[in-house]
Amino acid sequence: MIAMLDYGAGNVRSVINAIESLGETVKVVATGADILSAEKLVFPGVGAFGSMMHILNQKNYVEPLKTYLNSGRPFLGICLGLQALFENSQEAPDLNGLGFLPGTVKRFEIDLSVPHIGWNGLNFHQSSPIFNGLRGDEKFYFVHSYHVAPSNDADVLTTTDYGCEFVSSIQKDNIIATQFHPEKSGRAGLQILKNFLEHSAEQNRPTPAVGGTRLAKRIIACLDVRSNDQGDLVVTKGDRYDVRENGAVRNLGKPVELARRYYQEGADEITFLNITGFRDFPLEDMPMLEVLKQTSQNVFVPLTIGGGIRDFTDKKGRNYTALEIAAEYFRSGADKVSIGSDAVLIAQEYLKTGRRTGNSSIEAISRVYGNQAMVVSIDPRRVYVTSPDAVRHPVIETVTPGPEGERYCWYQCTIQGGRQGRDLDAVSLARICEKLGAGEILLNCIDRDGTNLGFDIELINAIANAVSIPVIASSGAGCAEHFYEVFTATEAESALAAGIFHRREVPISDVKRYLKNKVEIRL
Ligand code: 1PR
Repeated sequence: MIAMLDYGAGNVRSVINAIESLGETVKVVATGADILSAEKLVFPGVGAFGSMMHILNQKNYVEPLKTYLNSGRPFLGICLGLQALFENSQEAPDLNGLGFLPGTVKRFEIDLSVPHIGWNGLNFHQSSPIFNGLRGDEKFYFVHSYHVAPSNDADVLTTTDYGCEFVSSIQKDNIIATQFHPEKSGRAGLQILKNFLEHSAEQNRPTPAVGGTRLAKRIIACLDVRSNDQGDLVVTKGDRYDVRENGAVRNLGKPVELARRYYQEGADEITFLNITGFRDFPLEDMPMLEVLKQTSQNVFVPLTIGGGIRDFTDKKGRNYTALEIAAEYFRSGADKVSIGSDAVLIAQEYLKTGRRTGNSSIEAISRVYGNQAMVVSIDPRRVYVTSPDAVRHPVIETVTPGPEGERYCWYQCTIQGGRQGRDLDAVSLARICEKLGAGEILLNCIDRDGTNLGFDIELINAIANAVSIPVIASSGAGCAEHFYEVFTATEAESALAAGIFHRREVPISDVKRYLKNKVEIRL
């Protein structure tokens, strides 16, 4: 029996799913006494250090946790479950950590995108039972802006390189904790969890990758989901956002099955976009929640869900906040949520007042779940102009001339699935959303969506140069070479595709085979 500490963190469902998939039973801690009587304790955490310590104090879990940690019984901390072991954190300097290990938690001070999101390797400093069965070149999934800085080197189990060498896991007797997420690191992650559960005496110290570790470029499979005219929830795919063919909604398969297939094919992440979410009320939209629950039971890579996340008043006049909707998605197995239309409205409001309200969906969700869990999805389309100063928006000179040979264009933001153009450009939207707490930009392109013409490199560079958070390139992938192009011609950390995967034109495994030894990827 595994005791699971649930203080409301976003990834508890994912950790329970992963441990149950290994045949173990999980009991969620409800009292301090449950902690004290646990045989093995798992402490998953994702989000912000401050709200975590605040809740642990509120629930009187701090003293039982300290007693448990000093009892020598097996403990596994994940992400914030690692950071909590230390004395304090720059993220919430006024709050003490558990202080079980000497040292602190620091924000990355590097010239790379922060948060550190994606698959990276490990430099092994000690042997450990959790490494049994690992080769040493496996990559694990990280999603964080802060890292631990132990003052006792003997506690360091692994380090990882990302603009600096930071500590990615610790081990002190039976106390093990990782910055990366084993529950979201595919087969390698499940191996680590299995090793912790088995707690064998055998130890292993794999040979690390030569020359340090590197963050892999991510290949993301996207499932645009909506109900078809018969009311069935299907994966569909637009051609420049038009999902109808001969009047009917294109049906490219069942969401849960396709997600499972992409996981097995090696997708680094899977994204569900409820493309008519702006019409519905997500919490009434149980099928989408069910898709997430079923998928997260046997897909162990990060899941992002988007569509319709906004403050909402239902037919009975009951108000729901975007934070409540996001919380339901996290409890159902999501690791990140994505906001589209509402982000455009928030940014336009911000431009009007010049003030942040603190209550916008982006601010509220990133405050509680951490900015790494808050993705903003942008649906821009090109507007061609005859000269750079034709409009007050940032204009680029483009290599793809317009219908009348125009050599300049700007990227207009749209809402409601491209149905409504707004007087806002994509560069300004991305900048404002980063300022309000977004941790990643999902950069679609209506002009390239479903065209197989390749990614809009000019758009991606315009946005990647404007923000310091990771950018996901999306729309237009037609072959493996398009992924190579976007990873070598832009700073995009990841690239997303849909149509070519749904239509089995280019399997994810082929894309990875083509990119092998060309760009850093997870095999
Ligand atoms: O605005 O918060 O309700 O969120 C709605 C979400 O649904 C947004 O993330 C928006 O991007 C998405 N969406 C809305 N309408 C459509 C549509 O297609 N009619 N799909 C849509 C967005 C873009 C990608 C697509 C890539 C790759 N699709 O997700 O998968 O373009 O496609 P490709 O590889 O086949 O070219 P809100």
